[in-house]
Amino acid sequence: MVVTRRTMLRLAASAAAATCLPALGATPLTMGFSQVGAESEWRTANTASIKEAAGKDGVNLKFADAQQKQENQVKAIRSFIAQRVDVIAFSPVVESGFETVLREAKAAKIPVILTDRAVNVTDKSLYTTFIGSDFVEEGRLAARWLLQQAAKTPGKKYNIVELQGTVGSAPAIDRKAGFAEVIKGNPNLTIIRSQTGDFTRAKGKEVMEAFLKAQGNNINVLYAHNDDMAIGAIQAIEEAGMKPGKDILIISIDGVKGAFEAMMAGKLNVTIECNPLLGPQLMQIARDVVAGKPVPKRITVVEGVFPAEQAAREFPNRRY
Ligand code: GZL
Repeated sequence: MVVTRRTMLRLAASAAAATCLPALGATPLTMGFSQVGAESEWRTANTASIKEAAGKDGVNLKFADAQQKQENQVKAIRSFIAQRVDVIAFSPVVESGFETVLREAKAAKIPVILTDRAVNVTDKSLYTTFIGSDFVEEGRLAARWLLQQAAKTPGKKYNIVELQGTVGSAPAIDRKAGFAEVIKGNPNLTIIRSQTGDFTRAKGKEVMEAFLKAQGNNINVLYAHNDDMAIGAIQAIEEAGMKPGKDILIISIDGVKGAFEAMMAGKLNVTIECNPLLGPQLMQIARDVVAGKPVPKRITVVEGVFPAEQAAREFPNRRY
């Protein structure tokens, strides 16, 4: 049977439509994406989700890793503007300092989507929508778990050390605020040390070593703004001859596989989920934005709380 070129094109177009790939001949949507870096298991999973979703969706993805430096993100966004991409998406490493480059994107009529983290801008028209977790609520959930533990030990003092995320980043600011809001006024819960570990295992270990040197056995709770810093701190606690998860209760955020492994080993007490798998949602929203469809200004993700007693049962379900 001779298959004409016309038939081939028609078949390709219907196949493309079925897989939401652009029909043959249609120019695929081009997205410029500036990623924070590769600082944590969470970030690695977030990047994988974005790249996989772009491939599945036929989006032409221009991906730039900023290595946790704001100046690299500004440079990447300017480059995307110069390349006339259809849409720019990024996870701002810190909340402030993006106003100027976002005005340049607006002047170039290129829509901007915030994913994962927010920016602090007076002019909210500088971005179309923000898809990401509610970090204040994550901080509240972390503190509520500790309140439940404290309720079982009336009168016991909980001396908390806090490993903060990247200074100036939305998750660090908000997770600190949410946690402080819930423990406020409780005389048994006190944050005795708080310092940034920049969301990395190495820095989390280093800062926990300093906490232990200064406060040693006085510490009985660690609140880490992400699992990677908690895992680094666990190493420091063990090297100090103390039992993580027992001598020092450990509360962290993200819900990455490493946290579940630590919980199953009895070294971490609870992780608050922060879903990095935003890729599919981002690609769909980008298509809607470029098509001029109305989209919500703020899109949040549903997340859970995973205490150690649930770790073994939940671990097989984990996708990151
Ligand atoms: C949260 C994300 C944070 C993660 C960290 O949405 O921005 O950055 O909690 C990551 O693991 O480094």
